[in-house]
Parts: sequence; structure tokens; C-alpha cells
Amino acid sequence: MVKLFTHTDLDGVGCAILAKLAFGNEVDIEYCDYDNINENVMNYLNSNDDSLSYIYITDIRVNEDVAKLLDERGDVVLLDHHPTALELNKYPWCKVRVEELNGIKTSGTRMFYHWLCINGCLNEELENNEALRRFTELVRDYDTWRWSELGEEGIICKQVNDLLYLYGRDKFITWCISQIHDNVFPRLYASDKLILSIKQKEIDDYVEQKNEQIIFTELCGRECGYVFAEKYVSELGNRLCKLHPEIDFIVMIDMGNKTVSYRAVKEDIDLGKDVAQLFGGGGHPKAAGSEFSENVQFKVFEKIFG
Ligand SMILES: [Mn+2]
Repeated sequence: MVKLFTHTDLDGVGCAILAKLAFGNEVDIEYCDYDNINENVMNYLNSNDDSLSYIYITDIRVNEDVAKLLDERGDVVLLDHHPTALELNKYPWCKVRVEELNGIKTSGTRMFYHWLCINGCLNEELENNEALRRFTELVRDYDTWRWSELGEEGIICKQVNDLLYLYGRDKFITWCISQIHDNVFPRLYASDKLILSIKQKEIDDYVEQKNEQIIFTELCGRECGYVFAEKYVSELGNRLCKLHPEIDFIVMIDMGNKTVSYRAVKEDIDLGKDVAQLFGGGGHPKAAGSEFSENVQFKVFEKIFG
């Protein structure tokens, strides 16, 4: 058996798709986020399920305590591309790379694809499958935001990501796998295009609404704007940054989920290191996140009603 712990976003789901293609029914997949990855891996290691499975952890990192346990256990590979995970490279089973050999930013799906190819885990048909290669590139281009620099050609990356949330994870995975097997990925049908256009209208309206609510301030010595938002944070963040070139980054606070997302489009800032890490989070130079406690929610309540 193979056990896969992977991130919940398109890049993480891309890894799940690769695992299903490579290992079929022999893989058990657990989708994790930054707030539960360590707990989930620990629970697995302490459970009876942890027999002789090979463990893959993709597009997400574990903390030092869990890394030590995995190091003792063996039969594990961690593939991640977030700069905040680079310190894990001290373990030989952790491969953290930010860029591909050609200098463009890589992603979890892309790294896992290379790993599976090099280690002979994909059959010949899949190894030569053009649609599968395209799939990994498209997921990477979305995840690293490279798609926004590709013009018209990049839009399909965003559309595929939208379809993940429109169809739901399971249906989306089935859709991708069948298109990869038929060597047609990514093919959009009229019905896909219709729901995508309805969705896009909703996102555009949301961005417009949030743009009117933006509050400008200073944070970590830089100019920023903040909004309270809980949806479409990647697209919202990117578009608000572009609408307001005077700010260095945008902060999106999700009160309900107790999370903060940071986004920038400028080159001279590392949001993961310079901002999110100061608040217990992490991430990429242009996209990062952190969390806050329940106490903050109570304080806000008190301020409003106190
Ligand atoms: Mn990723």
C-alpha cells in the first residue's frame, strides 16, 4: 500500500491524481491543510493502519517533531516547493525545490510527476502521455501564478482551478483522469464553459465589492490594504494588488475561519518571510498565510457589543 498526504488545493489534488494514475487502488489519500497536517501524520503513525506503507507527503510540509518521527520510521518521501520548507532538505527523504532546472518556479504536482517518472512508477503509456505532461504544467502554472503572465493562453489554468471547486474534488479527479487517459486534457465542453462564465461573473462582482471596502494602512513597514474576505482569495488578492499599485501587498482577513491571506505582485517583498512568519504563518514570497486565535473573534465581538 501507498499512503499519500497532500495539500487541499489544485496543486495538492494534482498530486492525488498522479498517485491514482501511478498506484491505482493501492493508494490511500488524505487531504491536509497547514493546520492539520502534523496531527494527521501523527495519528496515522500511531494507528494500526501504519503497516508497511510507503508514505508520500506532497505540496505541504511537516514540522520538526513529525519530521523526526518520519526519519526514524523510514519509507517516506516529502516533496514540497514552498520556500519555508527548505530547512527540511537536511533530511535525505525531503526534497524541497523552489525552481525547476530551467529557472521557472515549480510546484508539488510537477515535482511528484518527475519523481514518479524517475522512479519508474508510471507505466509506459503514462510516461509518454502528452496530456499528463500538460496537466502537470498547467497545475504548476496555476499554482505559481505563472498563468497570469501567459495572457490568453493562461486562462485555461484558472478555468481548470475553478472547475475543481465547481465540480468538487472527487468529480474533478474523475474528469481529469478520464481526459488524461483519452489524451485530450484540457478539453472544455459547452456545459463546462457555461458554468465557468457564471462563476466568473460572481467572482468579478465579489472583487468589485471588496475593492470598495478596502482599507489602507501600514504593516511590517510596508504599505498595505486590507479587506475582510473569505472567498476567491488568490484571485481577489491578485486583482486588488493590480488595481492598487501604490500598495506593497494586500491582506485578506477571514474572520470565520480565523485565517489571514497575504498577496503581492511586486518583486521586492517576501510575504512568507517578511510578513506571514512574524504572525506564525508561512508561504511564498508573493502568497502567504497565517492564522489567529479564537480570542480575536471574542475581542471583536466585545468591541462591537461591549
Ligand atoms: Mn503548491
